[in-house]
Amino acid sequence: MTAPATSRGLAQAPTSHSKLLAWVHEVAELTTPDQVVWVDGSDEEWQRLTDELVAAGTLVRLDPEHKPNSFWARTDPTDVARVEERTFICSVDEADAGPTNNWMAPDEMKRTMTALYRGCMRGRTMYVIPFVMGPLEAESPMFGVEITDSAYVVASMRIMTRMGAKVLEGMGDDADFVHALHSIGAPLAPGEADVPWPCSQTKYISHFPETREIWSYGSGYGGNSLLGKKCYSLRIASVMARDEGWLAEHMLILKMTSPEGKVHYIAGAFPSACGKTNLAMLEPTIAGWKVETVGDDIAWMRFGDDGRLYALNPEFGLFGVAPGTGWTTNANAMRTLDRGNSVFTNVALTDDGDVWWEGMGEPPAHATDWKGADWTPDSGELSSHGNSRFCTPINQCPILADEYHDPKGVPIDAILFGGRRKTTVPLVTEARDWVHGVYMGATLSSETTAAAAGQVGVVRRDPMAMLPFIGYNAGDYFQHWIEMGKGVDGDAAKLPKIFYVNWFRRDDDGKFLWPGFGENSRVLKWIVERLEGRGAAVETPIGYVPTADALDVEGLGLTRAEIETALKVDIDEWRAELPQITEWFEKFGDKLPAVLWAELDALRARLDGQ
Ligand code: SAT
Ligand code: MN
Repeated sequence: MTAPATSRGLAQAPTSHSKLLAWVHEVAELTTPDQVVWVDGSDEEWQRLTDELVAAGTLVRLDPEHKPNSFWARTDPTDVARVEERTFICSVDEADAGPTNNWMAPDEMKRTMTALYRGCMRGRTMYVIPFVMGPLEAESPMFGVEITDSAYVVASMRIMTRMGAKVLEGMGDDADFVHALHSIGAPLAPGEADVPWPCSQTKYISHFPETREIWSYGSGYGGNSLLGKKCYSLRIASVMARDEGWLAEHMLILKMTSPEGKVHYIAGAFPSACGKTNLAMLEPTIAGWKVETVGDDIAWMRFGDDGRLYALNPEFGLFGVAPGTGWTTNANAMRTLDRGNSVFTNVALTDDGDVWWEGMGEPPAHATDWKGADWTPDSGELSSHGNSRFCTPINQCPILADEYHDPKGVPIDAILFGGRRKTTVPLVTEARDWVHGVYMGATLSSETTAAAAGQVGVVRRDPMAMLPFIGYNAGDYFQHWIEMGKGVDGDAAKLPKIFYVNWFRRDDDGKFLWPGFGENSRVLKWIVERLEGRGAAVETPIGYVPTADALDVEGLGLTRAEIETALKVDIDEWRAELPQITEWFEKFGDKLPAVLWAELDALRARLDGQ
């Protein structure tokens, strides 16, 4: 008789970390996989896993002439995005989850999910993935271990995180780590044939902030299953950050160098599918300016000894929205992808073994769409899902800044908040001070996108672009932001300046007022000028807005009237926001910092004074 799977896995365990061994044992006993595999992150392992995934029909290997070592994946059509309705913050006290999260008591959630996990890996392999968010060389490396029964998740985690044998070694015998348990929830009976994308119609994405645990069930999609990403690096990390005095944010990080060689680092919070990746990889259209990428989705920000706020990108890959990414909108992303080593999910497969999606450029005459059906430009349907994604190593980005590798991070000069708004919000506004900037972030609004299941195009408040990612009470989170504004030594001059941007404003005919993409460098240039005490602005009730002459619009081809419309502060439109903001703030009751009510009152008074 062969040994049971659990003991087989443990006998081969390449670690003597007793807490990890005990947990792996416990999960294997509960989920009863056929075998346990400790992921080492090697090239051989990648080869084996991707071969297996190709054989299972989950992946299709792309033609190496186009995309070496790269794959096309199609999910179950019901498993295409984050499921916010099924995402839970299971704090001990319900008040700690706050009004913006779903809550269930930790005991009850564990009971419910334990029942689901029982036997859920039957017929499958259980993988143990040691990973670290941020460099392994950090002073206190941020370890995690994900247990999953999905080889697609293992392959994706290899791209998105630093993981494998080196990390396990770095954990030694007793390092703390975030316990991240994932199952697709699709056990196989003996002899039962598998499907290319197994998943369950029952889904839970649960977080236990006090014990720093993540339990995910039922989905194989990125944000639900790559637990180092949103679950750890935002929801759990935001709780750690609150406790320890730092910030875990949904932000890109970029380095901008002026023609004179002056460097500024800018972080920007935008909701999912609102252009963070494009901005982080921007090719400036203004002469002499240079942008380099540090991160495109997540920033961990801590105060340095010098009192400045330093941002680190904890990820190792890019998990970008495919549609809209093309040679004219984001050439650096295209160059990154052409180097291969990538997984493309829910895009179209061309007949010559490459990928295609809307916004890439000329469509192929024929392709296989994300649902596996024949597709032509006349199909009348999109070839790719609106939330289809590329998953690619960040070190392939041709403009990756050297500082990306520095565990210390980069000192942030400016923080941008932005959303998708057709009306009201001007192209760029500078906050009056830190607290006003926090108010801007706390009231950030955006039209919903395909990145989450549900209706698209509805305006919702998305504070700091973190609505789906704050791991605790959002009222406490605002207070934490206010506290951070005190800095380490009360020197406000060292804090980043805060700006609110909107690339998505439209005219009365529905046409975008601003061309966006590389042209956003013109806005960044004005921001840099403001940081340096130059750059003309008018003080408006909502903050400082550039004068029409202050923006460098040379060669842009917009009329002065068009620029003025993009920058316009319409008093009536802003008055119309006030009741919505009042209603939003009321949600938080006593938890809303009084200074934010004071900001709203001051805004109302300034608008009334117009
Ligand atoms: O699906 S992810 O959460 O990883 C990406 C996003 O929605 O921002
Ligand atoms: Mn994101």
